Amino acid sequence: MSWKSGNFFPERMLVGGLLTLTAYAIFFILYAAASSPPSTTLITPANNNVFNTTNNVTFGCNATDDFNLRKLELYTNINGTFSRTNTSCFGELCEDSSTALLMHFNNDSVAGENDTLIYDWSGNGNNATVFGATFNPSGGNFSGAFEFGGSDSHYMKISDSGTVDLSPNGTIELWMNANAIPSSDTYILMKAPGGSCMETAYSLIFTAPGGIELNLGSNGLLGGTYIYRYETAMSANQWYYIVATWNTTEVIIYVNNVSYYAVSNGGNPTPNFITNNNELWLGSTDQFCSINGEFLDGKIDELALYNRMLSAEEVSEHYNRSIAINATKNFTSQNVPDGTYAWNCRAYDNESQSGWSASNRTFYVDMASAPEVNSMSISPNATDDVDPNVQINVTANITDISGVNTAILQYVWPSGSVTNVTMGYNGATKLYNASFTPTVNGIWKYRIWANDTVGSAATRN
Ligand SMILES: [Ca+2]
Ligand SMILES: [Ca+2]
Ligand SMILES: [Ca+2]
Ligand SMILES: [Ca+2]
Repeated sequence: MSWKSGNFFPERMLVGGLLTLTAYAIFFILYAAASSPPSTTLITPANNNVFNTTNNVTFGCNATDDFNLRKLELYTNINGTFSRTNTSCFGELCEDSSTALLMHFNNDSVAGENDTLIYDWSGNGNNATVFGATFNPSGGNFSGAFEFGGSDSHYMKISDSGTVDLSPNGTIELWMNANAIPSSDTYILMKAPGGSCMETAYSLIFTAPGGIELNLGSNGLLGGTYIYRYETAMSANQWYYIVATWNTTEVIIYVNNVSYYAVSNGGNPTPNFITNNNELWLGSTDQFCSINGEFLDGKIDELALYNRMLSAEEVSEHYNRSIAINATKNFTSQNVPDGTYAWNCRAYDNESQSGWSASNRTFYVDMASAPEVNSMSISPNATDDVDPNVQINVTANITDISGVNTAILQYVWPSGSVTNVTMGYNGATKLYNASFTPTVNGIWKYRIWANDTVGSAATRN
């Protein structure tokens, strides 16, 4: 049975009404649920705008999407090639060069996701395999989320890789909503420790009082790790934005954008970071270490790992994000050289579909570019015809990005004094013209002096 047939519906109706109506209804629902690409509108600068009082150019674009905008990109040819000049990422997180892992938990079939596979949007291939955890399409902080049921049959696993090892600088970032405050510590995630249940590369724990604990590396004792605890008062059934970020000299835990400068319980704030070849577990310790009560009971959304610290500004910006279906963003390019340029904006939704504005716009920068006298001619121009009292007509093609303000014919007669004649503009020929009449024999000289509207000038002999 082909879906391509334009008369599929009438044909099937002849065969059997009920079956046909059911098939048609399923087809229609699937079609209606598909997401459309974003559409983009260019706001400012207006097409053909000329910048001549500043060369810092601000571009404004608006994007809309049916479900979930992810980022807006500015394209210009300021650097010579029409290419991406700037990116603004909003709504759900975007990857950058330091992102080790990025999961949106939207069960996005376009990305290949299903009930047992979570796609890693970082580009590093750190996909997760789901065991028992279930997709909640409407229960997330950003579209759907995954539910962990607080038992040893609910978790996810990610294979070891160099990217999820994290470097001595690292960040764990996620949204979490607990179904209950645990009676004993539960694991949000753990880079499994292998032979020792304590000596983890890194792990993030939702603690029994409702706080966050980060474990990092080894403290040099058998099975010992550096422990950083933020004993805040978290509640059940509420979304929390949690960031644990570290480098070789500091460890900071954020809960809902409130920072806690953690120190280890050994009195040493510097983690002794280690890497291993074990799996990364979500919602659980690894099976070797599993004991009752260590399994997360709650939802996780928007998980990201980075190979660097996040700044406080980034944490704040990420915390204040929400799903966007309509966004206006400004991009500023500093010190754009004089010239003629094209620009456009491209928006992406969270299914990697994109949309441009229908046509590029043009803009000009003219801070100091002189007018160009592109051609100049005189008539008559044969020596035999240029005699005293014969009028000489001068025509010129003159252009300027900002516009030509004045074009002046200057001529010098043999005794040496200069005469200026303002040139007229012929809209039909697009040429400037003026004339003069030599009165005596001798060598007469002439040139054109052009001024633009922003104070730049040029002459051509
Ligand atoms: Ca869409
Ligand atoms: Ca989500
Ligand atoms: Ca490894
Ligand atoms: Ca100019």
